[in-house]
Amino acid sequence: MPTLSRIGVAIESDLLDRFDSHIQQLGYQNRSEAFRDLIRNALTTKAIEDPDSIAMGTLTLLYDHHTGGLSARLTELQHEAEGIILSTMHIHVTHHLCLEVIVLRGRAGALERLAGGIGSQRGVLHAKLVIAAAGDVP
Ligand code: NI
Repeated sequence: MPTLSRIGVAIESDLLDRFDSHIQQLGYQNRSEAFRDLIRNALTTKAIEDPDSIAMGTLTLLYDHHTGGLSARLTELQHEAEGIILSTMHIHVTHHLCLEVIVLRGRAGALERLAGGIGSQRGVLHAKLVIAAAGDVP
């Protein structure tokens, strides 16, 4: 069990009311966990500013596999990113649409280059990189 530190935070009442309403909608049971998550997110965002830092996350794609040459380009881009792709899940959503979730671990810069390279292809309707952990990835 980690050592806990208690802190006091001064905050405008209306801002706190809005925050409480927001975290209640998200399902938080108390403010402490919501504050901890905000701090973790801030530290993760800071850590990936260094492109050489190690990061772990997912790239979620939605694309139209009937777009000419797209499937081949996506395969090629993923092979070029060898070593950072841990797993890929592919779902044939409709006759046209594919949903793909790619699990990544590697240098933050390499993850962002792969996300940009894939997301910028014609026929890719959605590409979102979510960094779950950065810096001191276990
Ligand atoms: Ni498919």
